[in-house]
Amino acid sequence: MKDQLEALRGAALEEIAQTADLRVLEDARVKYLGRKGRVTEILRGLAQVPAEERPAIGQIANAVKEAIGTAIDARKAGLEAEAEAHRASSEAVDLSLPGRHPRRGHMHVINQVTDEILDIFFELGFQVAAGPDVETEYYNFDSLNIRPDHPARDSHDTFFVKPGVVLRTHTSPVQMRVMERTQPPVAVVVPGRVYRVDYDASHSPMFNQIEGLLVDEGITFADLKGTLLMFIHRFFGKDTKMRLRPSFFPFTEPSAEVDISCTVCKGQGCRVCKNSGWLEILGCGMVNPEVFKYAKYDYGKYTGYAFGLGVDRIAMLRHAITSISHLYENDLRFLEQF
Ligand code: 2NL
Repeated sequence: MKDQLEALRGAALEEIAQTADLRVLEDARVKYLGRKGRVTEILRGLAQVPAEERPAIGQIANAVKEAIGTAIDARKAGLEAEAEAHRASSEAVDLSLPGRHPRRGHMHVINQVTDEILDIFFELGFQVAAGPDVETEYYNFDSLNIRPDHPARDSHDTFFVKPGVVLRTHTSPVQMRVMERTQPPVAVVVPGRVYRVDYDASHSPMFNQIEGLLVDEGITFADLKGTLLMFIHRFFGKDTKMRLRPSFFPFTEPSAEVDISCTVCKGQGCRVCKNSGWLEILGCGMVNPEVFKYAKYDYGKYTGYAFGLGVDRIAMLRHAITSISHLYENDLRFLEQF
């Protein structure tokens, strides 16, 4: 019986040492030490052992039982430590690894230039206004003193949505709507998309405009000139010269076109200014009293000036962009430069 116990201990310790996971180890515990386990059965069989051998055999049996129990506990601790070490290493975060950088976007160059221009007028006390891209012919043309037979109203120049409704060809209808709901003094700048049937290297059928309108008692052409000169100095630099040429718009009288000395060659003459030394950047004038009639403004009491500029053209001048289509093709290799 002693040999049997020694053999059992050897087999059990061997088996326990080889268990690879906690479930198999538990099976081994049940097999040897469980209620019907091998050691338990031997201990139960002690009754058959002759009385004089019983203490010695009992002692050995208990020692075997304890040895197996101790081996199981040790193996259990070992397996648990292994599992924990494996978990720790597989879930480890390497804080020294370089991060994953999301690609960061930025404002489109058109919006950058728009904001820069609006900021200059905002500082002078102008408010920013906005309105719909789809307009009635009344707001886009009639109320601005553009008569029914004016060539700009032709479908060759204007996108018609349906009779009486167009894609606005300038932001002026927004100023018209502002005047309808506000008595002077009024000072607004209006950025927005505008649409014209025109498509080549310097024209896109959709482009961006900013118009300005200021109406109050006693406003003169000198106010217009002074404001525009200040804008030009702020936006293009103090050494930029301004020149006005007489022009014509149905909604202003008198009207003028404004040139600046070429920002590329400083007026010496180059490819950008077609050797003239000057670049046209905006149109302006004193609001035609006919327009004030539509706005229900007292045209004996109030005068005002207005101007309009193309943001695309100014962005192209500022960044030496040669084709307007670059602005709208959404090629990130191009847009990321700004
Ligand atoms: C240009 C010229 C201009 C205006 C726009 C305007 C608006 C109202 C009344 C009077 Cl509500 N005038 N706008 C005036 C003069 C010129 O734009 O060449 N734009 C690109």
